[in-house]
Amino acid sequence: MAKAKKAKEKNVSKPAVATYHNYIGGEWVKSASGEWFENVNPADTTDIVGRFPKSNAEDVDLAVAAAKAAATKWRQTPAPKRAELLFNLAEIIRDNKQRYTEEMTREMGKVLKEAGGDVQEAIDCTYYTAGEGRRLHGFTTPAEMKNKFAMCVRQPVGLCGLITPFNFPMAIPSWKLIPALVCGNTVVIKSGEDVPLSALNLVKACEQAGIPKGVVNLVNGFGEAGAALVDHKDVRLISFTGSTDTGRKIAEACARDNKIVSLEMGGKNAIIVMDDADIDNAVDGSLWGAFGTSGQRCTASSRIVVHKKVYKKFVAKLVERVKALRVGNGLDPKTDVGPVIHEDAMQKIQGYIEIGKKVDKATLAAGGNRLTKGNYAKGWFLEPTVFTDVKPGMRIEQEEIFGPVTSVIPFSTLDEAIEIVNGVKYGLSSAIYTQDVNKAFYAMQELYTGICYVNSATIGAEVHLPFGGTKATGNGHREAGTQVLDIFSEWKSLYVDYSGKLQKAQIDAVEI
Ligand code: UN1
Repeated sequence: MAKAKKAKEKNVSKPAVATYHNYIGGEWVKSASGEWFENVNPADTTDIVGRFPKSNAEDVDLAVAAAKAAATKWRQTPAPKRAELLFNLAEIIRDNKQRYTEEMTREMGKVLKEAGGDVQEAIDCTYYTAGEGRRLHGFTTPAEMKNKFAMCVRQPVGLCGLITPFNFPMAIPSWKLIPALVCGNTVVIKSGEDVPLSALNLVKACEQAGIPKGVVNLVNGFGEAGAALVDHKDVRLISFTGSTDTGRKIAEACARDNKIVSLEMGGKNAIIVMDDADIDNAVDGSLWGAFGTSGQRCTASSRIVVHKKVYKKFVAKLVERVKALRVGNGLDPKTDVGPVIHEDAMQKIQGYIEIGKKVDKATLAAGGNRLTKGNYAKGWFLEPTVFTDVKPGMRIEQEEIFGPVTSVIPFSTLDEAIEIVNGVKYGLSSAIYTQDVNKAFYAMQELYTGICYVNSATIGAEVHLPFGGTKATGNGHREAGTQVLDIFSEWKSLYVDYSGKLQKAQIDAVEI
């Protein structure tokens, strides 16, 4: 939020900035207030990506009304026909991948390769989930009475509010939008205020794909718009990805109206490195898991739990590699690690680095400083940071930092390592590096997370497997895979009695 706000204060008078709109009922419109906010490149705050409508409750009302008006026709459109439009959409995203990628890096900061992966994830999600239009399987089951049929089908839940974060600007909106649509719901999206262009690109592609007016609506803006969506009485479901604090507030608000709510929130993910691990492979994975997307992933490897026998060797290799990472503008193909999203994020991450040094008294083995010289002065750049000799229970070991900072923690036995990994309030992703199949399976069994990797880092989930976590990471739902259909559809049990007489279940005797 600070990114846009700050930029607005600094640059609001600059002319010739591209102007974007809300998408409501098939029209591209200004906000009711007539106010705007600016989308700033976090690698270069003099670069304004565009100005976007700053929406309020009035805009949300209009978007919800449009989604409501479109609901019946869309719900009654056969799912395979809905899916055809989604296949069109997948092709449009695929054809525009390069442009979407560059625009994403410009507004979000992640390096081009990763932005390309983000767009690819939206393409994969759209193709895969569109395929559900010809499945959306229900089931039949025997009835307990003679001449009676029992079956179960999925029905749409109704109007869905989708609230998306900054870190996966196109992938995460697609995880929510595509299953919502294939199940027959209409939607209002409130996109992340730091990355409004990528969600807008996705919505524009929906328009080009022929998705009818009113089925997909987009409001740009801040928490005010998000809160109005959460509180709107015509919204039946809220799907949210973001911080655990905001998610909890959303869940509380949704409880008042009995809204369905699916939450994907924080993580404090860990990699275990056993003494038999391929150390170079584990170092590669740790670098990627900890510093990819500048550590701004819910799945980031923010803890690396290393067996005492290989601890020294692992730390030496990791620190050497971390120091060699090139920090810079994600648009430069030579950059390994881009900026963080905005000044607030920078402050929070630096705050944790201070806590690591002064409160936790861990060893700062690499990085730790904000970069401010030369071109760095224009953006929010931070050295990739490694703390070593970190102990379970330290604040940097327990709390989500959401930045390029990782903690290395020594351990002696696998059970101890598992206890460390599980000893946080979150439960999104975990990983173990080992060559021993027994240890790998034991860890897969004991690590209480929604996702677990063997011989790879905690990031890199694929769209056809469920995504989500245990404990404070979520509220029991899973996105992606076919499991996401359980968020965006409700079961309807159907009984057909063709006996021609009254048959009372549980009461009438059945002749055998
Ligand atoms: C996130 O971390 O917020 O598994 C989403 C991954 C990506 C999605 C991450 N496919 O790392």
